[in-house]
Amino acid sequence: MNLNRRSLLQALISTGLLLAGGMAMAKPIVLGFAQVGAESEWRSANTQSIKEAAPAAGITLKFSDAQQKQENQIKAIRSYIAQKVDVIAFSPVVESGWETVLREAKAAKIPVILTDRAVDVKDDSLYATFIGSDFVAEGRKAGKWLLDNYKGKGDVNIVELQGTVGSAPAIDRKKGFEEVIKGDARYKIIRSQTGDFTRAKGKEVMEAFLKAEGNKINVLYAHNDDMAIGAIQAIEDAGLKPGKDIIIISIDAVKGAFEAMIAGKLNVTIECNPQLGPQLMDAAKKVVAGEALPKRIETIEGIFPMETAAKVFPSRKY
Ligand code: GYE
Repeated sequence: MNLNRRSLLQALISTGLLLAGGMAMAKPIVLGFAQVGAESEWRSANTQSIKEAAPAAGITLKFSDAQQKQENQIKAIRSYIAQKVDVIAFSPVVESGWETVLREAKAAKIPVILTDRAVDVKDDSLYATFIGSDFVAEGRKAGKWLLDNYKGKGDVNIVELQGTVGSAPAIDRKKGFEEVIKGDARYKIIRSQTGDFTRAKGKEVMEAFLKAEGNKINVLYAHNDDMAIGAIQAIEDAGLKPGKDIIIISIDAVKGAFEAMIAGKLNVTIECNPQLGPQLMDAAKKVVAGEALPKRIETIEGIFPMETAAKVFPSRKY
């Protein structure tokens, strides 16, 4: 074998395109993932799941964090298109404004998988599948828990901490909750504002709610655990007892929520599973192989009231 041929073979072996024995190996799939940010415990668990699932599935992952900004996500998707990755996945920070970049991916023949949050586009051929939770159902579960468990008499004054404005979970969790409480005229949302899914903003907005409404607040409905945890701090700072003076309902079921429930400060959390990594890798392989996927792949979730927290906590994975 002449020198050039040998060095070419060695280059192929070192890039993984050829096994040392001379057997050809399939090129690993390259997946470009555009994450929302690192705004919550849920998001950190989601990122970890994706980062662990990729190498386990033999997939090369390119990962970017958009710091909760749509423009950054669009930039990341465009750079994945320019790099000619095999498949793009992303968790859209908001629902609208994706048509142009999705058309660019389609024109480049790169399939797109949506994870966690949905987009609002007319042409659903712009993405291969959407893997994630049913946020309307989560909102309904939160509302139903309240109707079934609230013990007080008279009007029930609710304050709501919404997620990121325009995001699928904020829109849908509000919708599902309102749909259920509408059935009983005693239940009223007296204040509703975004806390952008973070602890810091949850605390800040809850402080404003308490200043405006004082002791009138009976219930807090937070669209995620982190905002509820921030709000618990504000409630304690105001000299009130979270979980008793104000009943608190939130969504995600992350470890921080279990700790708050065990401490008696959070009444219930509705599960939203962030461990989407293995399902995403599976879908990526199928889509690259040209297999058709269902347009919607749903995750299965539960409800955890305070009374069950200590028992369930040791088995929680996020
Ligand atoms: O509930 C929240 C996170 O999109 C389901 O985003 C996700 C939400 C989750 O920041 O904690």
